[in-house]
Amino acid sequence: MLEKLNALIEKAKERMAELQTLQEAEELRIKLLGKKGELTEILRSVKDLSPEERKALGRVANEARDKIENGLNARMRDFKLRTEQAELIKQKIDVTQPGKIVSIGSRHLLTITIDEMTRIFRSMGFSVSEGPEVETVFNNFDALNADPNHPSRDITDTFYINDEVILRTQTSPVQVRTILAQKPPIMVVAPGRCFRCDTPDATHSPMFHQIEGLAVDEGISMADLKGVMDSFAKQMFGSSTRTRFRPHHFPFTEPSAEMDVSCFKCGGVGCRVCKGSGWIEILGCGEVHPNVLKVGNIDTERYTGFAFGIGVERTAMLKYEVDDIRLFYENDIRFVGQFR
Ligand code: 2NL
Repeated sequence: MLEKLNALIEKAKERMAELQTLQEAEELRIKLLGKKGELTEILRSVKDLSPEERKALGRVANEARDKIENGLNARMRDFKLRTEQAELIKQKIDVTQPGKIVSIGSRHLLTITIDEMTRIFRSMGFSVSEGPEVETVFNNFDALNADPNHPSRDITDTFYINDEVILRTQTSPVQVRTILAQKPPIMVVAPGRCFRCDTPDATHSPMFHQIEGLAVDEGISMADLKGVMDSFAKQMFGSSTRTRFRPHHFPFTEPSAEMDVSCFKCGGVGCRVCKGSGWIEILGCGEVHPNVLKVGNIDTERYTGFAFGIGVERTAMLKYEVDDIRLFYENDIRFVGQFR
């Protein structure tokens, strides 16, 4: 029995020296010290021995068990520590490394311009309204006092879905919807996409943006229109901006005008932006034609109004010196990323 025990101790020493992993150590512990372990078996059989033998063998066996147990525990602690350290080395972070560059998107220049314009008109009491891009011929032309033979109605100028339905050529249908649904006082601006059959070049696009405005109330005059437009121009292009109104013609307004602003680049002396004239045409406007108010059943003896239309692309191109309208739609990151 003692021989068997000594052989086991020798073998255990060898096996312990050969251990490579935590799992191997655990397996060896079970094999030697587990319920059915080799040393456990010997320890169990000690009780069947004679008292003398029991004393001698018992001591050696107990000592062997303690040594194996301690030895295995030490090896296992060592293995665990090494795994932990390997893990820590793997997870090591270099706090001196520069941070990752997070690229933040930017608003599109057209969005920036529309936001700026609607902010200005909101501050003057206008609400902002949007409407469908697919519209009726009635809302886009008839309600706006356009002659049945007006050239802008031609299939060469307007995208027709069918005889009654088109892609809107301006955002005024939104204001037509407003006067059909609301009573004066009305103060509304309508930004959005418009469509016209144009061949693309540096200043034309079959899809473009407009912001139109409409104010209807008792006692509204051309002076209110001029005041609102002048205030808009000063907020949009700088407080030293001057404005001038030139007579014009639109079917939906009478009288009608175009407004120029003094060149914000050269101050009016003449430069590339204003093509030497010192003035830049910026919008069309006028007193709402009574025929348009009548569409909304508005009493034209009691109420008058003014309206205006501003091209978003044109305004953005002037203000930010963009020389080709197509840059807005190509979405080249080198262009769109320049504006915040
Ligand atoms: C321009 C000219 C204009 C309007 C749009 C309008 C709308 C209603 C009634 C009367 Cl509901 N007028 N809109 C009026 C004058 C001019 O736009 O050159 N836009 C770029």
